[in-house]
Amino acid sequence: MEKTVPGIGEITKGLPKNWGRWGAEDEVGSLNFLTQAEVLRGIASVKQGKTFTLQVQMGNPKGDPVWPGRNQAQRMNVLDEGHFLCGKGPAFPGGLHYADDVMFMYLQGSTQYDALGHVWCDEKLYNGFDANTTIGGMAKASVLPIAERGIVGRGVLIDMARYRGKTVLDPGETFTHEDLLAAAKKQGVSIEKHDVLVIRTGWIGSFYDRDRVEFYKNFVEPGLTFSPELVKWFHQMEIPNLVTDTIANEVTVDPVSGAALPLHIALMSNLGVTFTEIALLDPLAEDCAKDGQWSFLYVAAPLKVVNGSGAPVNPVVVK
Ligand code: UVW
Repeated sequence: MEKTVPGIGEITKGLPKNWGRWGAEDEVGSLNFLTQAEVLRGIASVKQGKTFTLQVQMGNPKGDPVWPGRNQAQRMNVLDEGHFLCGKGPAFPGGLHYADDVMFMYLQGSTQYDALGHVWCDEKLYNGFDANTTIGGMAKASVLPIAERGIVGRGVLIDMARYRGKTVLDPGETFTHEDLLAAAKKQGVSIEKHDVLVIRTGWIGSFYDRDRVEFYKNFVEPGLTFSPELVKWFHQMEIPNLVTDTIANEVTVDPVSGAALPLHIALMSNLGVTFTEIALLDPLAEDCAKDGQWSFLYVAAPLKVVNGSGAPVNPVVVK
C-alpha cells in the first residue's frame, strides 16, 4: 500500500517560529543575529590571511549542477571580433572594439542565496506574508533585502564526508545536528551561537567527475535530515545562515515522513535561516584539514535582484 505523506505544515506543527520576532515587515530573518559584535567576532577568527571563494563556475563546459527540472546558465556572445570582421560592429571614433555577452539563467542556477519567501506551505511565506505576494515577482521576502544587507560573520566548516571517512557522502545519506557536533569535536572546533554553519558533503565537487545520467538518476542528495530536535537546536543556536555543497541543503526526501525538503519550511520559512546552496567547499576543506583552522570570517553579497526568489553569490572566506 502506498504511504500517505503528511503535509509539511503538519510535520512542523508546534516547532519554533521566528515570525514577528523582528517586526511584521522583516524580510531577512535570522540574519538579524549578525550584529556588529558578530562581524567583529568573524574578523577575530582571521589568523592567516588566506582567502577562498565558494561559488561554482557558471557555464562550465562540464555542466553546472542544478535542481532537476531547472536548466543550467546559458551564456551567449552578442558582440565580438566576428561582428567587426563582417563590418557589423559599432563604429567608434578611434577604432575601439569590444565584446558583449548575455546570460540566461535560473536565479537558483549557481551558488546562490534563496529568498526567505522562496518556499512556503499552507499559503504563508516567512513572517506570515501571503503566498499571493509571490505572483508575478516576490513582493515580500524576496532576495533583495538579504542582498542589500549582505552577510558577514564567523563561519565554521563541518566536513561530514571527512568525518565519515569518505570523499563524498552517498545519495540519500543523512546526518543530524548530533553528527555535526561529533564531527566538530573530532575537528577540534566548536559550533558557536550565531555561527554561519558551512557543511561539506563532497556532493557538488563530485558532480564534475560523475556521469550526468548517474548524478540525476533517482535524484536524492545527501544531507541534514528533519527532526524536531534538530529544528530546536538551530533555534537555540540562532544560526543565521546554512551553507552546503548540495543543491538543496538537506536530504531530498525525509526518510521518516516521505516529505520533500521539510527543512526548507522548518528552518528557512519558519525560523528565517538563510540558505546558501551549491557551494564548492572542497578546496577550503582540504586547507582546513591541513592547517587545523576550521573557523573563519565569512562574507557574502548576493546580487540585488528586485523581486527575486534567489540570487547568485560568490561567498568569500578569510582564514
Ligand atoms: C527548491 O526550491 C526545490 O530547491 P532549492 O532551495 O534548492 O532552490
